[in-house]
Amino acid sequence: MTTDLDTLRGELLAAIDAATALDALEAVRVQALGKQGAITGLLKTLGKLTPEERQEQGPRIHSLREAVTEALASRKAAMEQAALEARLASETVDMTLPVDGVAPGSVHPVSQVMDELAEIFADLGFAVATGPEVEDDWHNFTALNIPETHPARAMHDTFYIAGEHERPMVLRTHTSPVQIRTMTSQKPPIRIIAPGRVYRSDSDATHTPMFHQIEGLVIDKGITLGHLKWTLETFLKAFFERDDIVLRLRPSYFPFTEPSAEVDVGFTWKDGKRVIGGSGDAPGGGWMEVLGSGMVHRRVIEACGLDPEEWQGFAFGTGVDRLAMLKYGMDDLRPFFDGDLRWLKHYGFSALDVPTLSGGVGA
Ligand code: 2NL
Repeated sequence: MTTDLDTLRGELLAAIDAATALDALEAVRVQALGKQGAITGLLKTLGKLTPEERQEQGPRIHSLREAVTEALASRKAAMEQAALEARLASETVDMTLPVDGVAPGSVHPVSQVMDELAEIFADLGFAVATGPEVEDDWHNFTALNIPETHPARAMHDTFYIAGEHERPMVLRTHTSPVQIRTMTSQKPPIRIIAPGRVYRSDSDATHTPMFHQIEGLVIDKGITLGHLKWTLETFLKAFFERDDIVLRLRPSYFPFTEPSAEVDVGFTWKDGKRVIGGSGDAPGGGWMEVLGSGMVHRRVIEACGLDPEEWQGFAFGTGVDRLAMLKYGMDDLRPFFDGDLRWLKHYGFSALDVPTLSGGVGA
């Protein structure tokens, strides 16, 4: 009996050791511990033994069962560990491999142009400022010298947020409130751009209820229209990547600037398309409005707690979506926000096309 048990133990442990797959291991378990298993059979014989025999055989059989159970469990754990390691090895992602050709995504033209703008203005010493898209009417209107009766405040132009608030809340209609927040929280000199989403209750072929704006603000001592014009000319030359950009400042009106000027750039025609560059007064040329601008109104400076005798500044604003259309030749605004993969593949940029001044801000 003793030798039988030792032989059986040796055989079972060898079979467990030799098993290379989970189903082979399960077969050994059934063979030893299943209903008809060898060890199960031995346990059944205990009842027929005399008490003395049982005293001797019982512990042996139980020890055998324990040894086999433990060997099965540890072999199974080893197999599972090996399977996991094999899977981890086969599913390795090498983050250092070049992404092109592997990742089929593309950078939206709006994101690309935003990055180009940030790069150009960073070079001119401007920081990027951001703020909330849900604003109170003081930051969005009042501080900007927009009177309570101004049509821009009307329900049919502005999305108001329903509910009881201390002040009426709106979806910001421009990024100017970001600049108001900077002026009330930071000491001049200030040089910032504020890019981001803005909202107006407006929708047709050339207007979407959400669009992207970028505004710029400079507050310092002794700032003049000359600084404004130089900055915008330098910006437009870098953005359109042409040295022959010609600007025309046209008198205009905004409540938050005085004086105010609309900025036109000259264009000519090529292959039935407008091409930015050259004087708009040249034969066959024309002028296109690209920016609104002006000297920051002294009431705006005062509203932010600054002394307009000490601090002056200029500001400007334009639509990022429109800039993207002009530079990259789209003729319809609406597909910008459709999420159509064919449009994105056609007009999108590679994630590797990071705009830099040395490498060129364009494609
Ligand atoms: C346009 C015109 C403009 C500004 C935006 C501004 C901001 C502050 C103070 C004064 Cl905090 N002005 N922003 C000034 C002039 C024009 O945008 O046509 N935007 C699409």
